[in-house]
Amino acid sequence: MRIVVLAGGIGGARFLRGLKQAAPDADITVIGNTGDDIHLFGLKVCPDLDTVMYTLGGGINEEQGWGRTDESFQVKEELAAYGVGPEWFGLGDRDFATHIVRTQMLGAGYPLSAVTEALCARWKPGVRLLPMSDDRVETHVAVDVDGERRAIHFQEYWVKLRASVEAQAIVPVGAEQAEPAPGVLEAIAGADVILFPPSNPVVSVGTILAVPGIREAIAEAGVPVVGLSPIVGDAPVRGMADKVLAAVGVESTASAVATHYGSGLLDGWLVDTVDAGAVGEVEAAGIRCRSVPLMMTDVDATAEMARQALALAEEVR
Ligand code: GDP
Ligand code: FO1
Ligand code: CA
Repeated sequence: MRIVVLAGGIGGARFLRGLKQAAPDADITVIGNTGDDIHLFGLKVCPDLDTVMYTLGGGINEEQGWGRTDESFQVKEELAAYGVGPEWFGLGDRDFATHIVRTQMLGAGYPLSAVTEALCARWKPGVRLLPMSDDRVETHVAVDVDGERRAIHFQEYWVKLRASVEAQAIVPVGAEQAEPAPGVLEAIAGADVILFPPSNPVVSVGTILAVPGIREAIAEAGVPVVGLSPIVGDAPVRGMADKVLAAVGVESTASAVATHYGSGLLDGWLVDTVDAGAVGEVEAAGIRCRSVPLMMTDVDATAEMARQALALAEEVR
């Protein structure tokens, strides 16, 4: 079975670990969000691609959910001693090596998709990891500071400001001009099932869908498209999905996220058992819905979520 998954960072990566256990023989292609990417110290950092690669490759810091295990921060401290920042972004020594290799290869002319493949040759994530695009896309957040509207990088909004200022709008800068990376449209067209993991619907899955051609290809693939809610009990399990959903005028409920994607895109939707009351509302919107436990407490629980998603896909096929 060929499965395509549109993934952000932590939510996407942890779901993929469960999916690999649930469907060990499946051929899994991951289309990763690159809207979180940022250039720091002259290096290109791809947080969501790296989170997927490290999580599936066994290099992730499990507690944190991002960055390397067994990490140290001497390079960052030395940079700070020169007065070179930003200090608010925690790049570790081991992680730096990934960004150096990536930036070197990009500088030599390789596209991000080829660079990602090269990095994965080391980590062997057991999936085909494709960036959504080889073109530069950067999610910016419009905020009002002292009565003036400014756009700041998503990482500044989230990591530096911890989403403490109200997000007025979310702008995937460059997305309109971006093209899907090589292999993306082909993977979607050849998929037997397409899954939206419990990733952020605005700044992860939403950004991937903002690349012209990807949403259309999914709608035209003619195969089941099933998503899992990242909102449980009217709040994100972690992160700032509530804040960025508000910025796009969507309530933080499992049913509102489903209708935001819409029945034109989604065939099936899983909500957590605490949101069982939302099932009728989602089905009324033309999306088949089931309530099952959706907390990724360990890999076994996550594998069961993946099995439920694949079962729902068979039901709507
Ligand atoms: P990010 O790029 O690191 O923010 O990761 P993603 O976009 O892939 O996923 C973020 C989303 O994962 C957040 O909105 C969380 O609510 C959701 N999430 C994290 N852990 C869980 C979980 O155990 N269950 C569910 N249902 N959602 C989760
Ligand atoms: N998240 C943080 O909350 N603080 C950090 O200092 C931080 C550093 C960082 C470095 C590399 C990387 O791949 C990810 C990193 N993240 C950090 C996570 C990441 O930027 C965000 O959690 C996601 O992009 C949110 O979607
Ligand atoms: Ca992310």
